[in-house]
Amino acid sequence: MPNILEIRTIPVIAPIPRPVKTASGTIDRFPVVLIDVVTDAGVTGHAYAQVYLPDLLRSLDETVKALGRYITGMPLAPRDLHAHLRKRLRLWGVMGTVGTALGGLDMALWDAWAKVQGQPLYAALGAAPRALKAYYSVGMYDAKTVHEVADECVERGFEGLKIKLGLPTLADDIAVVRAAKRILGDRALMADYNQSLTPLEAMARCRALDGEGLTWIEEPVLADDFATTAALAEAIATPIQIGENFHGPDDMRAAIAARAMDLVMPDAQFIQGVTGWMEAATLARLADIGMSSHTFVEASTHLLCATPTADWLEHMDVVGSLLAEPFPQVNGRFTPPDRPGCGMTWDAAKVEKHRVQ
Ligand code: SMN
Ligand code: MG
Repeated sequence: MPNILEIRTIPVIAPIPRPVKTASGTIDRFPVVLIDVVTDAGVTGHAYAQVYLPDLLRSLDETVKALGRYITGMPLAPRDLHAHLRKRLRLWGVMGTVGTALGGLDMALWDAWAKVQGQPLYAALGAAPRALKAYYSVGMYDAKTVHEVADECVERGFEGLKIKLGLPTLADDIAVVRAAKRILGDRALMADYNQSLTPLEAMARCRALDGEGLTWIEEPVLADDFATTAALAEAIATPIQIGENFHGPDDMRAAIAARAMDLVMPDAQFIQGVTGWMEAATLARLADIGMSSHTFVEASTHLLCATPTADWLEHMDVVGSLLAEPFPQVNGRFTPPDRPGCGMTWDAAKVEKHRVQ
């Protein structure tokens, strides 16, 4: 079995096609740490960890490096390394920056592992490639401006659009949903509140939006307020979606026990990488809950192929500006590339241009 020689990182601020305005802050570029797992088998695993706040990029970079030192020299066995790191971190915990670093590092380890087998990640996980239905995920718009993104969604062949809600009034939220629906026709429309409502407001807005044909309503209240999302799921017919803020599969297990949602969408990084995702996929299968992805489109196209209850791929472009080969979309759908690992290679010149010194 190959050994890990070194973990290298590059902090980068990646430009994105459109700013993502949410009810809880706007993201106009993505701070990411590019992670390389260098092995003695001549292959290098690639992945990235992301943080929404540029000021936290340096601490994320340092944390990835620190976790990397815990596994340098060890055999490249991603599951064993994941268990080793979790044990090493037990006293401190795996929330926040540490969990983010763990998730990114785990993805890079699996990328290296699949490359050593000479297989795409989906195949290394025992799955066949699939053309995944994908939705175009954008920020907050109002009834007057939503045509900009709804038209683009249709032109690019996506089967759905997700917009952010939490406009000043309920009437504004309803108006933008109706305006988007008029353009999208039969395509799916999802709505994301990014945890911005109080429980009382959430009950009023979700009840009023029930019947508007939304595919789901996402994170109406604080992500860990399972009691309120469970009450909302009970009260309305539109599915309640949560999961991007599950920090590891244990959070998802607790959410399922609390009947906190109808659908789940873990984030490949926060759920603790490929290892955590596969545990979450098993939990979703056992509870028979549809599982979608959250950002991390490159790794998620592979992971959803290996997810028994796979639902939607979220398409939000985070590192497209740094890739040597794009992830191709065919007739609106995404199929994982038939390249070893996740199939992500960095364009050195583009990385250099956006690197943080
Ligand atoms: C989200 C993702 C990335 C940045 C901001 C918000 C999000 C989503 O909540 O679901 O896409
Ligand atoms: Mg969301």
